[in-house]
Formats: sequence, structure tokens, C-alpha cells
Amino acid sequence: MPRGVPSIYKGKSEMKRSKGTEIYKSACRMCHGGCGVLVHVENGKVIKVKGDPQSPLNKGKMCVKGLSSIEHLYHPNRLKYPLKRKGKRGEGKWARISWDEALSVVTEKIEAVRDQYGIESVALGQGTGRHHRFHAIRFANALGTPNWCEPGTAQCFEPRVSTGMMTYGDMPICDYYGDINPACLLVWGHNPVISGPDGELQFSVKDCLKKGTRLIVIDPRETEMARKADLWLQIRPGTDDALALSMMHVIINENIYDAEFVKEWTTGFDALAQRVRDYPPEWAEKITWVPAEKIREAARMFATTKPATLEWGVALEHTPNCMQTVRAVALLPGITGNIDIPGGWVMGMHIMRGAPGLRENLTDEAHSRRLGADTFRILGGKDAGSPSAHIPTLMNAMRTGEPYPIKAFLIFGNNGLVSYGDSKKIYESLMSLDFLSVMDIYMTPTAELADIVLPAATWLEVDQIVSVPHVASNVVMAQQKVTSMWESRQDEEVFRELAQRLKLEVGTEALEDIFNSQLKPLDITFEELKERGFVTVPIEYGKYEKKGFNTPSGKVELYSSVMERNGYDPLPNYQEPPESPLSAPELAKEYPLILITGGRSQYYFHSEFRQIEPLRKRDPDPIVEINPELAARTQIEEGDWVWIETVRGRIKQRAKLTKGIDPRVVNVQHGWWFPEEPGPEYGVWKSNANVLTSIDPPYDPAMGTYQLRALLCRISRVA
Ligand SMILES: Nc1nc2c(c(=O)[nH]1)N[C@H]1C(S)=C(S)[C@@H](COP(=O)(O)OP(=O)(O)OC[C@H]3O[C@@H](n4cnc5c(=O)[nH]c(N)nc54)[C@H](O)[C@@H]3O)O[C@H]1N2
Ligand SMILES: Nc1nc2c(c(=O)[nH]1)N[C@H]1C(S)=C(S)[C@@H](COP(=O)(O)OP(=O)(O)OC[C@H]3O[C@@H](n4cnc5c(=O)[nH]c(N)nc54)[C@H](O)[C@@H]3O)O[C@H]1N2
Ligand code: SF4
Ligand SMILES: [Mo]
Repeated sequence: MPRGVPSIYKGKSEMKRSKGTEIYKSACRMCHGGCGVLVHVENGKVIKVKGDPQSPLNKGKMCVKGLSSIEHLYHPNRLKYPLKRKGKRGEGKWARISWDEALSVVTEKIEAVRDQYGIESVALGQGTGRHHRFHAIRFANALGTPNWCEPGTAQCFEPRVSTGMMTYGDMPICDYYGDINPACLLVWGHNPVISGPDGELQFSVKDCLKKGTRLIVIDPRETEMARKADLWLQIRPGTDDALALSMMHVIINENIYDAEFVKEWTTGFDALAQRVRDYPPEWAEKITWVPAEKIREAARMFATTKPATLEWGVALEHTPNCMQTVRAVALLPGITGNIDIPGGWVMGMHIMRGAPGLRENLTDEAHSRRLGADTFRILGGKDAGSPSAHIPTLMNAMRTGEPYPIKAFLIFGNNGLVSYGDSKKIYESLMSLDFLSVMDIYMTPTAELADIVLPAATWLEVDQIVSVPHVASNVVMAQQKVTSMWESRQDEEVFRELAQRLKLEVGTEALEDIFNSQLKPLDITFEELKERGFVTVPIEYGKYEKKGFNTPSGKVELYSSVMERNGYDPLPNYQEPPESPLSAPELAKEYPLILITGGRSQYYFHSEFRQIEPLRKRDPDPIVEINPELAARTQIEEGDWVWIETVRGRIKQRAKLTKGIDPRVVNVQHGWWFPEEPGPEYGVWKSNANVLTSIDPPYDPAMGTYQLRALLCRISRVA
């Protein structure tokens, strides 16, 4: 592999500028990360973080979250030292302890649970796409427990990754990186100008649109992108499967698919054609609320504008027909021949190895005991990409001890009380544990339920390798530890020290050795990468022509043999969401509105940053979006506090009236708690969207996905 772009910046010692300022190249991680930055340090203090104009990704730009990194780093409310619970669980009384004592307690608890119940009764939890993601998994593997989880596995990204793998042998990404710009961008259940990077960077998408790309947006809300779109399909939440099947119906019926690519490079086209025959746009119109003619227009535009590409988002992954929905949408670029072509949907270069995951350290017996693995086989079974435990099954095991008890839960960067579905059930589950440890940057409502709380480092205090675009990287960057505050540590150090204290046979290597092994194909060490900042290679196209697709058949599997061998429908299908006006008409009499949750804010990352003033000022209160017609009927005015209620509970958020949402739909923000309010609750029950959602069945049969969107609700003005 050639060494990437020549570095103009030199190592940190040589970067010393006049007046004692040092400049480090790094990668911002205030979100999933990936913007190249220059960190200015004066006398050990970070004084400026700015975009690196040389970065091939953000080209010097940064968003407001990234620009608030310094407030985050020096925030007075950060966790500074390890803490030990003094009173009853959840009472909010803490004592400062040393790291040595904290890690001794964690080690003893792991050993005690292992000896009494077996190591699988110790579970590991982590948050979304953090720097330590692979290291948490490898620690679980080193420990010998099959039970780790993160909110992303069944609810976010992993369904897209699994679909990409089983269908295309890789996770395709939009090609913003070559000379040819996508001519058509299909944005589906995603809002990448705010929520990147989730495979892309918001700046890449904005630049792409400036070049005149035709834009199709499929979203129940009129987002900034929807306003710019050539076509906006205002879909009924949770019916994306029906829409995608119908678009394929049009493309196949009108013979505007790529016959040559389909013939040479796909399997199961005839079966797919047969499957979508019954789904004409007139059928889909009734289900999706999108006029049949608009479905035809969108299908035609996507199929006949080349190159076309797909930006898809997490909205597709929040219903119990998650896998089939994601699969249905995924097939569109395939049948139109937009795979691995310039400006299309491309396979990345994989220029870096993943961290050695130690998956081999788990016996087959241990794998088979993973909670939910036998039922949700694409999530936790042999064909799973990152086999993980099923969160509702895990939570249930904490509460009931069935099918076997989970006694200890070690969390590294997850605010589960806010981010998992059905917060009340999560609270009961966590309260049932014998032992809970939480490592975080701040004290959160979830951390308040712990026995031991560990202070985590922010991105400016961490060494890591960042590979972007995610999963299919063609850019590899160094994230540099430029300072360290109080007694905070980087999560990876804790995994290593626990492995050493537990005398594990694996998982005890120095971090730098792991980085160097990952970088080996690039012929560069971590030390050298830090000096260069990043390494990149151009994307090659048509890679499959030489070696085929990395699927069982070597072709694009429209008909998925992986789904089939796991006992699931090998062709995409439509399922009505289980809690909808059509499937639950009785409930809909009491709760007549369709609820969507999520919809990212530019100023927050999930439940993070409510304590960072420049960000909080921009978006001070939780916002529920309501159509003015619905508002008039319910006597709600702009800025009023509004109750939003489902069968599971009620919360309040402030009304924003907008014609950009259907009067039958409301959208609430997720991630809300109020760090300024008194602990241990910090107002977590007031406005938290997951008081409304569910972790009860039905689940996606393959992935175990629970319901975070397309639920039934009602609203009223708070008196
Ligand atoms: N600033 C910021 N960036 C983030 C995050 C963050 O919290 N803040 N989170 C990161 C993470 S982990 C993720 S998963 C991504 C998620 O980012 P996205 O994938 O963009 O997800 P959302 O913003 O939740 O929703 C995207 C759009 O889907 C629409 N939508 C809702 N329900 C439906 C539906 O049923 N069908 C369709 N077609 N559309 C629907 C919403 O109106 C919204 O505009 O963002 C990542 N980036
Ligand atoms: N209703 C509803 N719920 C949702 C969603 C939705 O759209 N609607 N989206 C879902 C999705 S897609 C996701 S991915 C999840 C996200 O769920 P989480 O990953 O739980 O979300 P965060 O709030 O970003 O992160 C949790 C905690 O990690 C801490 N943290 C940040 N960096 C580090 C670190 O480096 N080390 C450690 N130890 N801690 C750190 C933060 O301070 C924060 O308290 O939420 C899900 N929940
Ligand atoms: S988009 Fe993410 S990585 Fe880029 S500046 Fe904003 S927070 Fe940082
Ligand atoms: Mo996510």
C-alpha cells in the first residue's frame, strides 16, 4: 500500500511555533468523529481547536460541537476522580476513592460473579461508535463473556452494515471522494447535513449538493434537505419497506433497471421481480401516504440519473421490520447498476485493519450462551458481524434472572436510562443488579445508579486511530492525547489494567502495540501517523470485476443466501408497524397520532452536551414538532409546553409549530435530561423520549430491533 499524501506538518516537537504554541494534528470526536483538526496548545493548555485545511474530509471546516471542544475539556462539572457509592443504590451519595481502590473493587466483583454464576453473568455495555468500541468488545472476549451490547447493534448502523455485508460483501458508502460527483442523491430516513458522520461527513454532503446534484428526500419531516430537494416524499413513519418495494416495482416494470449489471453480477433477480409484482404505487400510496405518481417520479429519477447514490439513516432501523426495510432500500442502487462506480455507491479501501478482536477467545459454547443469539441470529449468531447481546433480553435477565441471571454490568460511555427504549424498564433492570460500574465524562442519571463511577477522558485526552468514512475507510487519522485533566483516563487503559489485574491470558497488550499492528498494512507506526496527521488513498472503482463480491455467491445477493440459511425471508418484505393506526385501531382511538423520535440536533450528540453553555444556548429546551392544524385543534401555541403521551408514559417538550410535518404525526427530540437540575435524577423523567418508547416484543426476527419510532401517541397542552 503506498504511503498517502505527503505530510507538510511535522512532528509535534518540530511544530513548536513562536511564543511557545504547539500545534498537534488530530481528529475531532465530539460526534462519531472524523474532522481533521489542528489543536493549539500553550503551556500545556489547549487554547484553540480549528479545522485542518489539509484534511481531505472536512477541508478546514468544523461544526459548532467541534468548536465547543475546549468548553467540554475544561468543564467544571466533569467527573474528576473515581467515586464509590455511599448510600443506597441510586440515592446520589458518593465518596472519592483512588483508581487503585476503584479497580480493585471492579476486579473483585467480576471475580465474585464469575465464581458464583459464570462469567456470562458479567455484561459489558458501551455507547455509540466511541473511540474505544473495538477495545470494549475485545475486553469482553478476553474476559470470556459473550454479553456485550451497545445501542447501535440492533438499533443503529449494524443493521445497515449486516445488510451491506450479506448483500454486497461490504458496507457501501457514497462516493464524494473522486472527480465525479453523484448526479443523484437519494436521502432516505437520514439528515446527513446535521447527523453526519454516520458513514459520511456533513461537509461532504453540503459540497456535493452545491454542485447541482438532483436530490430525492424521503422523510416525514420537511428538513433543510427536503426543502432543497427536487422531490420530497413525505412518508408515513415506519412504512419505508412498502415504499422501497414499490419503487422497485416501478423500476423493474418499466425496464429502467441496469439489465447488464443485473445479469452479470446479481443473484435472485427473477424472484425479486416476482416479489415486487404485487406492490404497485397505488398499493403503496394507501400505506405510505405518498401519492402514486410521486413514487413513480422518484423511482424514475433515481434509476435514470447516473451516477446515483444512497444516503440512508437510522430511521430505517427503529421498527421491528428493520432488516427487511434496510434490505429493500439497499437493493435500489444494486438493480440500477450504481455499485462501485465513480460518484455512486462504492466499497471503501479498508486501508487499515480493525483492532484484533479476540473473538477466537470465546468458545462455541460461550457464543451459544449469548443472550438472544439463538433467536436473533443476525444480531448475535454465527453470521453476525459484531455478535452482541440483545438488549431487551439482557435487561430482562437483570430483572428476572431468566434465562440466566446478569449480575454485574460494566458500562463504558452509555447513558442507557436516556438512550435505550422504555426508560422505566431500564431503570428497574439496572436497579436489580448486584454490581454496576459506569465510566463517563460527566455524572449522568445512569451513572447515578452505579456502585463505582470512573472518570473518562475527552477526545483531546485520548490516543486513537480514526478511520473514515466509517467501516470502509480510505482515510486514516491519528487522534492525539494533547493533555490530561484531573484523574481522567482513557477507556482502553482501564480495559488493559482490568485484564492485568484479572490475570487474563489475552487483552493485556500495550495500546501502542495494537495500533501498530492495525497500521502495519500502511507501513507506518502510530508515532509516525501522529506526525503526519492522516494517510489517505484514492478510491478504486469496479473492484468486484477482479475478485467478485465478498458474498457467498461472489455476486450481489438480491436474494440473500445468508438470510435464507438463518431461516429468514431472503427477499425484502413489508410489515405494518405493530403500533400503528392500521395494526392497532383500538389503541389508535385513544392515541391517534403517530410519534417519531430522534431527528438529530446540530448542537447535541444524543444525551451529551446539555451542560455546555454555547451549545445549550442554541437549543435550550426539548422541542416537539407539531403541525399548526393539529396545534389549533389541541389549543397549543408556539412555545407552549406540551404533554406527549403513549401507553407507556408521558413527557413534556416545547411546541414548535411547523407546516413541515403532517397533522397526524408529531416528532420529539431524544436524549433529554437536565444536568442543571438536582441529582440523582437530573430531570430524567421530564422530557426523555424513551419514557414513551418500547423494548417489548415484537422484535425484528433477525436483528431483535425494538421500537423507537412509528408509535402511537396523543398530545395536550401542559396546564
Ligand atoms: N449532531 C448530531 N449528529 C449525530 C448524532 C447526534 O445525536 N447529533 N447521532 C449520531 C448517530 S449515533 C446516528 S445513528 C446518526 C443518526 O442520524 P440520522 O440517520 O440522520 O437519523 P435522525 O436524525 O434521527 O433521523 C433522520 C431523519 O429521519 C426522519 N424520519 C423519522 N422517522 C422516519 C421514518 O419512519 N421514515 C423515514 N424515511 N424517515 C424518518 C427524521 O424526520 C429525520 O429527519 O447521527 C449521528 N450523528
Ligand atoms: N427515542 C430514541 N432513542 C434513541 C435514538 C432515537 O433516535 N430515538 N437513537 C438511538 C441511537 S441511534 C443511538 S446510537 C443511541 C446512543 O446512545 P448513547 O451511546 O448512550 O448516547 P450518548 O448520550 O451519546 O452517550 C452516552 C454517554 O457516553 C459518554 N461518553 C462520551 N464519550 C465517552 C468516552 O470516550 N468514554 C466514556 N467512558 N464515556 C463517554 C457521554 O458523556 C454520555 O453520557 O441512542 C439511541 N436512542
Ligand atoms: S462534525 Fe463531528 S467531527 Fe466534525 S467538527 Fe463537528 S463534532 Fe467534530
Ligand atoms: Mo446511532
